[in-house]
Amino acid sequence: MIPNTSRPDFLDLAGLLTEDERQVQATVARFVDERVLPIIGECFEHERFPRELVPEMAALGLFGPTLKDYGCAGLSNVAYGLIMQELERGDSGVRSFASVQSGLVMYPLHRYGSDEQKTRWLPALARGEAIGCFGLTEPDGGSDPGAMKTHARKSGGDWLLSGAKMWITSGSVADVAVVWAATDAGVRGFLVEKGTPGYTARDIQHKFSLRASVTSEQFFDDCRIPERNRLPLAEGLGAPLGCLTQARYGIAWGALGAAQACYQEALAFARQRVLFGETLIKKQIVQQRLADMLRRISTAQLLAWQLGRLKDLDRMHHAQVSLAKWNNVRMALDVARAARDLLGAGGISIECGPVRHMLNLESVITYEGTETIHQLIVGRQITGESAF
Ligand code: TGC
Ligand code: FAD
Repeated sequence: MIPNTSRPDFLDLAGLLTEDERQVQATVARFVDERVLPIIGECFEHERFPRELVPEMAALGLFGPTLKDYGCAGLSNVAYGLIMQELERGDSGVRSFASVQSGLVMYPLHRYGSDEQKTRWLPALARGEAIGCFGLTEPDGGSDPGAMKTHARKSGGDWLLSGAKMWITSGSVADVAVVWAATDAGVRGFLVEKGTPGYTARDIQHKFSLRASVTSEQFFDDCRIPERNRLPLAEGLGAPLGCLTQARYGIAWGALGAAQACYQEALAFARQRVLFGETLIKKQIVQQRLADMLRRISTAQLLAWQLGRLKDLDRMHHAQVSLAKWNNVRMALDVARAARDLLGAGGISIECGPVRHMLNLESVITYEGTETIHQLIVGRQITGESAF
């Protein structure tokens, strides 16, 4: 039997999940319904990150959930994807916070950090008592991080870090920033703690997108960073790019949540809106548009699921993640725009989800590698030619 499509699962993805994965999804879905959706319109309107939700997210184990030890749950990658999907059904800003905390801060600490760094930071980050951010993008361009100008040079036993980062999620609220810098030996990662002399951050205001998320600029003016705050196993540009693979994977799932929310709202609206003497769902063109949304969502769900299983088997290639991030975010943006249109004039109101999702997805399609960058990554993979 084809499942009820009001929560789109036309191809019975739920049937492919383990009982644990279904439970994780249901728990996070409840959190989003009860705690995120009632406040998110107000947060978006007033450019406010709902920081009060951080302890609750931590209590649900949403930070670093695939990591082992240090207070992390060691869940499957599919479970992680479902967490991202449900959070982004609420808002891309809430998912972004969790993505950065998990994939861009806890992951590099776990993978490239010393025992001392892991013991100090991972439990606190998992409990939401510490917030992290990831500084790679710079004011002169984010797509080509190999050209970064931020640099660190040895000074006695320490490092002196100088430069600037731009568009950094959670930048001004972070207790610890994972900052990538060029050194004489190549790119290295540094843990810059809040309060380090010479380190300042200021928020980027007046965004039309990701308004419920903190986005900041960061400045480093000869910051003295002890050697113990360098990630010892991070060597070369591949280290930060490896972190991006984790976050891009989460985004491929997260985008599904935004698209599902838009589809559900469009379907509910079409069921009750009466025009020309009958409800919109009786119109062929409206049915075709809803069917098209469902087609796109369903195929993207299978793509995310297969990616998750490959990741669980440790067989996922980063070019596959690029294909999925490109496909699923493009799909979500198209679905959000179509849903916004179906809602008519009311669809531009903050009361309706699709316009908020649509605006958020304009960031999501740009960050973690723009759509063009992912097309070029896939292009390089199939041709062997780098066309960046
Ligand atoms: P390239 O020669 O391709 O790579 C250098 C080394 O890294 C390896 N590598 C990767 N490893 C793991 N995962 C990946 N995704 C990797 N991509 C490349 C590669 O094999 C190589 O290793 P080795 O051992 O041979 O040295 O480097 P390139 O300079 O040609 O750059 C390629 C390009 C353009 C794909 C890369 O620069 C890129 O991905 N640019 C986009 C930058 C980007 O996505 N920035 C995102 C910043 S963080 C963010 O946006 C957070 S948003 C908040 C949120 O998530 O919510
Ligand atoms: P550019 O790199 O200047 O690109 C401009 C245009 O040129 C784009 O359309 C791009 O697709 C195109 N382009 C680039 N290269 C090519 C090419 N070779 N051929 C053809 N076209 C090309 N970064 C972080 O490090 N940490 C964060 O936490 C973080 N959070 C973010 C949060 C938000 C809300 C946003 C919007 C961004 C965030 N970013 C973060 C930055 C993000 O990763 C960058 O915006 C992104 O990588 C693109 O860089 P850019 O904005 O400098 O655009």
